Amino acid sequence: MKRNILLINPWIHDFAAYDFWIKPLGLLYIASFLRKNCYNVHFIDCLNPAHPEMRHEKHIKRPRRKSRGDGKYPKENIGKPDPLKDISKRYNRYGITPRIFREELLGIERPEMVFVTSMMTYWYPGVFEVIRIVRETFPGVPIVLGGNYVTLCPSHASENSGADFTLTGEGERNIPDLLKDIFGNYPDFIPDLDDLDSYPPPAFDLMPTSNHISILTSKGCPYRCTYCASHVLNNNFRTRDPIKVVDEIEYWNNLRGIKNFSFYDDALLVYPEARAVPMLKEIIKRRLACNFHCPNGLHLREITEKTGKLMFRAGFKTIRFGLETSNVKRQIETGGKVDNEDLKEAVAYLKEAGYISCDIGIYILCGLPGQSASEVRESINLVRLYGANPIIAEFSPIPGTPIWKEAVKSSEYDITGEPLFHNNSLLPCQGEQLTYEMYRDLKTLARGH
Ligand code: B12
Ligand code: SF4
Repeated sequence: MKRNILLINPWIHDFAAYDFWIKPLGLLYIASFLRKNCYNVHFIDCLNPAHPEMRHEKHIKRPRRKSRGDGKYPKENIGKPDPLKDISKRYNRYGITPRIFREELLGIERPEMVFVTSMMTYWYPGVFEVIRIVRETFPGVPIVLGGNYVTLCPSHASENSGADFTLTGEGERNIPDLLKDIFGNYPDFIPDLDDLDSYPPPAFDLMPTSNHISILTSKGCPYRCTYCASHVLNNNFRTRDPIKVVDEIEYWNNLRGIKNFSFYDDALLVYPEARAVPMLKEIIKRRLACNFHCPNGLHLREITEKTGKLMFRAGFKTIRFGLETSNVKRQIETGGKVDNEDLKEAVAYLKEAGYISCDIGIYILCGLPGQSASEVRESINLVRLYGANPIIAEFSPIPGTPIWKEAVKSSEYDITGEPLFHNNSLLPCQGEQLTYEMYRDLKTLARGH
């Protein structure tokens, strides 16, 4: 008889959250891995914005969703966790209500194991709430917690989460040993960890109401920017066969008529001749009339006349790029992934390809240790001058990154002891050269008012 494993995508607890094509992609990969090893998988998505039961929750406003798959979440105001009690902003639980969650749990057969995922380090309270409720409902069932929060804050997770097991890193790498320890059998199927195409594709059939699918063409990144956790999460750069990526897109397009896809790569455009170019050409050749979204920053340096035109023709609609700062010294000190000339050339190529200024979103980091408001202002102005759309991305300090020590020194919060203080909306590493009032002015400037 097949064993039942329950997988849960937990709530987000935060001051603000927008569903910018957010999907529990890692957990869906794990679901496929488990199925391939003959486990029965049940999935509960606490963030499901289209949960049918939500219409009975009269106290919660129906959120506005957009036809391209992004949109607002339903939300409920909840008390702030103690460390955030002095912050004068409302704090919310985003997603379905706990009542619906409990009903979902009671509606399924008792599982033999529960897997919970996690994403941003400062979203752990939603993860802990899920674990508490699962524990009450299914006492004695082992709860396993994994995902980015666990990988980035392993001791915090193992000491505080209430899970029986906290596993860092890729699930495909460490779940086999756990299954052997708990059930006595080592799984028959293990993917080749050096070959992403050997991973069974993410089980998006578990999200039948989603009108959008997330795609991953690679893991990791060849760069080492000091503020980024890419190398902590994936220390080598692994890529997929671009044609197999298009097969995956076409599969969902044919099966469910999915038209909106978002890319979750850290480095989608790096090594374009071997990867993005053949992928884009194949999308065009197969006439897939889809919209592609890149909410995660792309590399400006990889935009050429050719890549810009192919992206436009293939249907890349939401394009965001990481400039982070126009300050030359900081560009070099933080890793050198981009310079201002790259920005200027890329914007010109993208415009030649057919994009207009407001399509070309350029992320500018705000609140890096030691960063001043004037540096951010100059960055916004340069992006405007070159004809693109500046978007402020508030800095979130991440343990294990090269900039971490400096972040700890510069922060007035205990970011080492309390992951809630990694929340980018607190601007945790701001100094007197970038006050909250200055930040608000910068936001207004970036919006173009
Ligand atoms: C896609 C992405 C997003 C998406 C949303 C993703 C989501 N579902 O939430 C968008 C674009 C919206 C986004 C936004 C932001 N993001 Co982001 N994002 C990512 C990114 C690039 C990929 C995540 C992903 O899905 N990877 C692919 C899947 C397959 O991998 P995975 O989830 O890790 O799953 C594997 C393992 O973790 C494990 N696993 C997962 N679950 C489980 C469960 C169990 C039980 C087990 C055993 C194992 C396991 O196995 C899985 C399969 O191998 C990561 C970087 C990265 N490389 O992870 C940054 C990252 C998570 N983001 C980050 C940041 C900073 C942000 C922003 C704050 C940026 C900004 N300044 O605006 C915003 C925050 C939004 C908000 N409201 O607060 C930081 C983390 C910050 C933090 N303190 O935690 C990261 C690490 C990037 C970085 N800078 O280093 N992000
Ligand atoms: S910021 Fe971008 S380029 Fe730099 S290491 Fe992270 S993913 Fe790579």
